[in-house]
Amino acid sequence: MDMEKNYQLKTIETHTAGEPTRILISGINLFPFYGRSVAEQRDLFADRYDEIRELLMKEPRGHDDMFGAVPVKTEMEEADMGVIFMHTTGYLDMCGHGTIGIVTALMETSFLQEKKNVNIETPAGLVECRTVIEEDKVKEVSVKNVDSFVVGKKKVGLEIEDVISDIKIDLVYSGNLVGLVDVKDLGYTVDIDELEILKKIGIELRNRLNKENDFINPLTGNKEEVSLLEFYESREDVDRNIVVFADGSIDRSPCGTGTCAKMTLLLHKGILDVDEEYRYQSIIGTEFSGRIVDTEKKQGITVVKPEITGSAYITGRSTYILDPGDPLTGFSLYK
Ligand code: PYC
Repeated sequence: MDMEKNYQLKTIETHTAGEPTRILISGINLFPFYGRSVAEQRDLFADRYDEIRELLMKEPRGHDDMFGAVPVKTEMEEADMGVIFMHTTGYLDMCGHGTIGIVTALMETSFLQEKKNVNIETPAGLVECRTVIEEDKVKEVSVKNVDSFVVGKKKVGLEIEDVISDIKIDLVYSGNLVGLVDVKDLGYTVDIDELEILKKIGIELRNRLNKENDFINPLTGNKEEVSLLEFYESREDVDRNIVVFADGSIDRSPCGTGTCAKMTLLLHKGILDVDEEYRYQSIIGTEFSGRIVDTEKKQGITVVKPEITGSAYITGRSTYILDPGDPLTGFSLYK
């Protein structure tokens, strides 16, 4: 990192169902990025400010499960703002918990004053957010996600604790390409005791899927990589999941795009109806609810519009700096 840069990075800190979103509200010059799509602004940000992502996401200022967002301007007529999503090893095209976090934070701190509904351009496309506000507090945010669809099925052979297993994976696009695995097939449950092994399997599966396949989004023509690996457990009361991303980050929330992927899959399997409420629990027992708002055919593919609802809270405001003598600009114990 260039020590001459006298950063004063101001953030609003939030959590959505337990998952952090560190929102960078000032301290860098985004002006040269404007006039472009949010996907292009994200690529420029990655070129020019990746060191800021590392500084804010990794230790000693962040941690291995940190998540962040950067509000940017949008040129999209229907959108009110744009958002870039980032984590410890890179960027995501869409993030449900992060969207709920940023809408809550910007409304409660007056950046989005007098707005009840906010349309956000993400790198994956436009998402529509509706809020319930009571006494100046955002009680909940519903996020209608981008077009989502089932991509297909894959099988990956892995050696797990000396047993060779053929793991069945459903692939669903829901703003991110998500690989879904039923933990029952592995003989596991969604439980904190199984976290380490599921994390290991999740990273390995994601890497193998990306190494052995080229995924092209048929709606956009963009190349996609599997970015989230979602282990789910179907239960009598409420289904649960563990979502692994980045270099083994674990979502503390039920994962917004992961919930959208799961609902898309359930609809495809005939287990969920359009407009039927679906509840999904995280590893720490927090919940999102959701529904499939509608479905249509596009280019011969059944695409659905999933919506999730959840709540976020502001946990603090910070200013991060880099002391010119400080050699630690972002590290992880696992790298
Ligand atoms: O809520 O979509 C989400 C998400 C992705 C990664 C962490 N959270």
